[in-house]
Amino acid sequence: MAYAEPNYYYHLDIIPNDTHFGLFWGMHNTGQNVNGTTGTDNKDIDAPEAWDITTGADRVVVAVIDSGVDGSHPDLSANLLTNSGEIPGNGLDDDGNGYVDDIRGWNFADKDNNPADDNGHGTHVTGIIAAVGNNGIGVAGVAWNAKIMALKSFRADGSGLTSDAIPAIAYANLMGADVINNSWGGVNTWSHLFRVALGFGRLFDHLLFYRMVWKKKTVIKKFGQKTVKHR
Ligand SMILES: [Ca+2]
Ligand SMILES: [Ca+2]
Ligand SMILES: [Ca+2]
Ligand SMILES: [Ca+2]
Repeated sequence: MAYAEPNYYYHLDIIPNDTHFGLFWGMHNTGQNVNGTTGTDNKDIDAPEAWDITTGADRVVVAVIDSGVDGSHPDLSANLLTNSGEIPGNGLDDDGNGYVDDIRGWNFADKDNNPADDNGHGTHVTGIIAAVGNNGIGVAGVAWNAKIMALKSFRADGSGLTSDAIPAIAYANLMGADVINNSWGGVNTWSHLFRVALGFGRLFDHLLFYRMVWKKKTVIKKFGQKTVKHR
């Protein structure tokens, strides 16, 4: 006998069955043609390889500070966080966090409890983060089971104010979000008020900014440990 070794099982990388998964080069690029343009093989985040290890835990809460989220979206609704400390529709702030009937996050732009999306951007971003994966419809998010806290601080025209974004960050902090996603930008100077807002209370493990207040295209800051920047 020349060799002896275990007869290992190998597993295929997970390719989800979601209808439009193949349209997303960023997740898995095999050079497929999307709307007349051919992709570049493997220019992607290697999502199937990552999903082979984990498709994400449902205890991870991602606050999306954006234009809101379509709460009835069939590929998102299962992953929208419900505030279990709040009794809906009774006109009372049951959990004492300063916001009345905040079941699905908060609308800081209009100062009410309905963070519905009147622009579309926030729903799109949420889909990339946490659309339900492998359910046969729509797309697959990076984290199939993460829970989304919808914090609307941007208006229908896509604009938003510092004075609406800061309380949204504070809310995410207060309510225990693990990650806050900020897919927005507009000014090239660092706001001192933002710095204060980001730093108070506990430190977030991860803060994701896409074209926010820096000139860098993408900045991922890990507070309390180190800063990683990607152009
Ligand atoms: Ca790849
Ligand atoms: Ca409340
Ligand atoms: Ca209530
Ligand atoms: Ca899906």
